[in-house]
Amino acid sequence: MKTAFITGITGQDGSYLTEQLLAKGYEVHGVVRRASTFNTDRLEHLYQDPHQPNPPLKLHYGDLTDGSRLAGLIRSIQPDEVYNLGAQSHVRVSFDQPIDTANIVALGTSNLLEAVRDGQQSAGKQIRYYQACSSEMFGKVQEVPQTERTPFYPRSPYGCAKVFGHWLTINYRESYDMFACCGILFNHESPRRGETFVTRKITRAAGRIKLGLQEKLYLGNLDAQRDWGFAGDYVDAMWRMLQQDEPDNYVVATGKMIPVRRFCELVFEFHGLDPEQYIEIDPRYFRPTEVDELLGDPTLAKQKLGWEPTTTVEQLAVMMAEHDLELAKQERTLVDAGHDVSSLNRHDQ
Ligand code: NAP
Ligand code: F7E
Repeated sequence: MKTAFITGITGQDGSYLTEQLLAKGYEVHGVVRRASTFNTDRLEHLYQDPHQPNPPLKLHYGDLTDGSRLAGLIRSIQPDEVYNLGAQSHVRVSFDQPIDTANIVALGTSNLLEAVRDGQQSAGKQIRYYQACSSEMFGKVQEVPQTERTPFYPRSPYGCAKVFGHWLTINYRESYDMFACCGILFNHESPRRGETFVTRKITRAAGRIKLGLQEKLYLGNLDAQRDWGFAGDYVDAMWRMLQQDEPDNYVVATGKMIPVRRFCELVFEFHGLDPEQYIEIDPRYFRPTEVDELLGDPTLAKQKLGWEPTTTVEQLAVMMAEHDLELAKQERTLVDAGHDVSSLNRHDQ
């Protein structure tokens, strides 16, 4: 049985990756931050019977900014594979919290790479490492489509911090002969996507509007274009990278981009609604510097990893819209029964 160690296990990708690794027979260890409310909702369906003697999913309190804790965990767990998915991953928020973002995304990566280097020495075995890099590193794109060789031009504190993590991972590969891979993943979404990212914000709002729970949807730049894929497909690419003979960098994308405006149309058309009647522009959602378009070329991932995206953006929009219509129906039932659901009216960035 192989053992995996995941930071960011409570996030969208962490939950899909955990699901897939458990199905492959892995023992999975995840780092969870202490929070004042439950933050393990996305893992709920993976919890095992607490009376089982050795459950394959184990959660540990920790934080990417706490290097000594990470080193202690890696030393004691001695994983075969480490997936660094933890991040302050919201681009807009990174403008408000540049230092926090850099501490988690850039220095957090440094903490974890050191912990893995130390863990390899003490365990006397190779630990394979996956770094969650991002298409945000391309920012103001220098060529279209973007490949593993396209120069970076990040346009946010988040993008800058990811560039640091990317190059540090390559540096550890070259300096210490570590098996360390960089996955340059383009936007990937799902019904588990955080509700402040634009696709999920749209599908949540459209479901609520359809059932009379919300009147308007306030958005920022509708002209930005993204290459959107399904998160379940993308975590499979992460795993495939760590099963190769040699470590490398890979772009993971669908090779098709559409504007935010078109994603809105896909979702509102699913509900039989006209988006123009419900969407309003709120400049609070504009970013100081925007990434206008991202389009990935996944040729290398297809050729070397045998990876293929299984879901088109049109299918993704319907998958998310259907899921969020069900959530809206549950909310409608509560409202009709006289329950106060004001806590479900969330604020976003
Ligand atoms: P996500 O849903 O925002 O999840 C982020 C995870 O990081 C959560 O588990 C979060 O924990 C954890 N985290 C935050 N701060 C931390 C800290 N200080 N120490 C340890 N863990 C911390 O992100 P995602 O969409 O799954 O993305 C996974 C990774 O891929 C991230 O590194 C992201 O930057 C990168 N990425 C994402 C995309 C995309 O389109 N989704 C594309 C390219 C790259 P809490 O639950 O406690 O907040
Ligand atoms: O924005 C525009 C916004 O926040 C997409 C992260 O996972 O992918 C993600 O970063 C676009 C941008 O994702 C709203 O201006 C319009 O152009 O969903 P997003 P992102 O910034 O592309 C990359 C690859 C990552 O690595 C990140 O971790 O949509 N937009 N109106 C809006 N965006 C938001 N959030 N909210 C709006 O109201």
